[in-house]
Amino acid sequence: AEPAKPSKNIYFVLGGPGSGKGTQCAKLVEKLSFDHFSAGDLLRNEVSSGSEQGKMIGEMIKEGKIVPGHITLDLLRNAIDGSNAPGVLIDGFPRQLGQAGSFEKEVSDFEFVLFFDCPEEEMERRLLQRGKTSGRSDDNIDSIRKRFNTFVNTSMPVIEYYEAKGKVHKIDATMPIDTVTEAILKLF
Ligand code: UP5
Ligand code: MG
Repeated sequence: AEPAKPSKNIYFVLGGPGSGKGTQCAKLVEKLSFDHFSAGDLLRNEVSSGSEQGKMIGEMIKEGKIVPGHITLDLLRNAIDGSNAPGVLIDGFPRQLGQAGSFEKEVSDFEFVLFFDCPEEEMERRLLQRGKTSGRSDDNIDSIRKRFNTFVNTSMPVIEYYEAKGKVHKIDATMPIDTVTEAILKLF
């Protein structure tokens, strides 16, 4: 018999700021009864707690910097441990190569990466629009530019690393929301 699978059918959902990760994960939760854990949302919860660590995280988010991986990894591990869903979507993590290695070593194997491919002009347009009402401290043009830089320099290498291992499904994230969802559902 096959040994028990260590993975809980974990999927990484990656892509630039504003590429639609959160939007599509919400759709997949509806259609597939998966759990969705957004690393950014978990970190923003920490900021809301008002702790010293929360303050530090808040400053890093505004600067588009990547929070030390052990913090995010602990938050995600707790969330995943509490999940009984048939699949788990990890949105916006890992954001740098070291985090990818730590997750695979310390938390779990994963099935594949969904990569939302979207040009910066479109992502910028979406984020500036959302910034009118989101209340997010990083939805302003200064923070958005910093987030783009971090994505290109530090997070894209994670996607390239998994691409080279044949573990990435690239999605055209410029299409209308429901078209993107349909394209993703074909993969499950
Ligand atoms: N929209 C979505 N899809 C659309 C479509 N197909 N057509 C037209 N419009 C579409 O979407 C963004 C906006 O676009 C929305 O208004 C939506 O309606 C519209 P959303 O689904 O929110 O996109 P998403 O990719 O989730 O964008 P988000 O801003 O959340 O991405 P980020 O990766 O920037 O944010 P995240 O929350 O993951 O991280 C924030 C910060 O936290 C990071 O910059 C970093 O400082 C920190 N962080 C870490 O340090 N470590 C981590 O592991 C994670 C985060
Ligand atoms: Mg998001």
